[in-house]
Amino acid sequence: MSEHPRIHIIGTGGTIAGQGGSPTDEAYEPGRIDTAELLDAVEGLNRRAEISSESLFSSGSEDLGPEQWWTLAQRVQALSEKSDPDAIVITHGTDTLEEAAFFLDLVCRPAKPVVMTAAMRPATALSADGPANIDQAVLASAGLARTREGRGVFVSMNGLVLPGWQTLKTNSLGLGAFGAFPGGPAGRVTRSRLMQTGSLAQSPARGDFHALLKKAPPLPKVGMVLLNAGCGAEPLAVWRASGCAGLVIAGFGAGTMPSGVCDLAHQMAGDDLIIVVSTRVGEGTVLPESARVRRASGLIAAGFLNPQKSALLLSLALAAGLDRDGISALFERFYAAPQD
Ligand code: DAS
Repeated sequence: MSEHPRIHIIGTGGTIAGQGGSPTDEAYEPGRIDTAELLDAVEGLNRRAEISSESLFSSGSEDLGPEQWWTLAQRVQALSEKSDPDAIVITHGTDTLEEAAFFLDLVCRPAKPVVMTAAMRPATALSADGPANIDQAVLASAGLARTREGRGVFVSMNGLVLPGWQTLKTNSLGLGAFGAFPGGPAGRVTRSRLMQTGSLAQSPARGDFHALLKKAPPLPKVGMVLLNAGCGAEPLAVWRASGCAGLVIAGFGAGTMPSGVCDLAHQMAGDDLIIVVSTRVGEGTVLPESARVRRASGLIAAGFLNPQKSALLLSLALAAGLDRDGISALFERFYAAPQD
């Protein structure tokens, strides 16, 4: 890689490209500002790297899903197979950033770093955080491009570099809105350098669904049931006739469920309905030995994956035609013992 790294930036919308009526307006429209214009606001960016850019989408990430993720993943893979750029940066909305990052990890096999970034304040806000986050994402991506392990998906936000698959949005207001679970940040980035503080490892299922990338099939719908204390079996019962091939239960704590839900889940789970048990706890882990999951042995434990990441993995697994045992083994990799 040359002294002056070549970084390609893909804009997809979000608050980072958001426009409000005034610098202090709470209200704003996400994705209004074109990527090239966004980059103009990052003082000195062209001295840091040779930048090229494009705008792929221009909406809030609440309006992005599998259809757009496939398009993004195909673009990332195509760029990663060219001799330039050295790294790819993606600007994105924060709301579904963790799912998009996990999706890219699962379907792409990038030969260079892919660093996603976002902002909690719109581009027009007083002290907008987008320009610093873009600057840091460029610096982080250039640093990662110098390493072998850096060939993968990361998120750079507010001075932290997070492994993409572990990224979690943990706060809906503050600038420090993201963390990484279960491993924590891979690094920290300042205005001048990237420092490695943790593992750069990608997910245990990294690139597993790469074979689907060309075809980009619609993903089977996976239902989601969020439990609240005293809810009875009702929230699960409504999914009975839904025709969904997969369901994720966001249970309590380490995956416990009220007895009624547990019994019904056990009855409903089978080859034509795969049920994964995750947890409503932000940094939670569900293991098969968690009491309720063991009692209902037809259920699959989500390991470290939260409900939304579990649903994403399950829908890709269903799209790939994996059976119950295959899906069970796939999730097991998210809490397995280390192997050589
Ligand atoms: N509008 C939301 C989104 O695009 C929020 C954000 O980006 O912070 O995800």
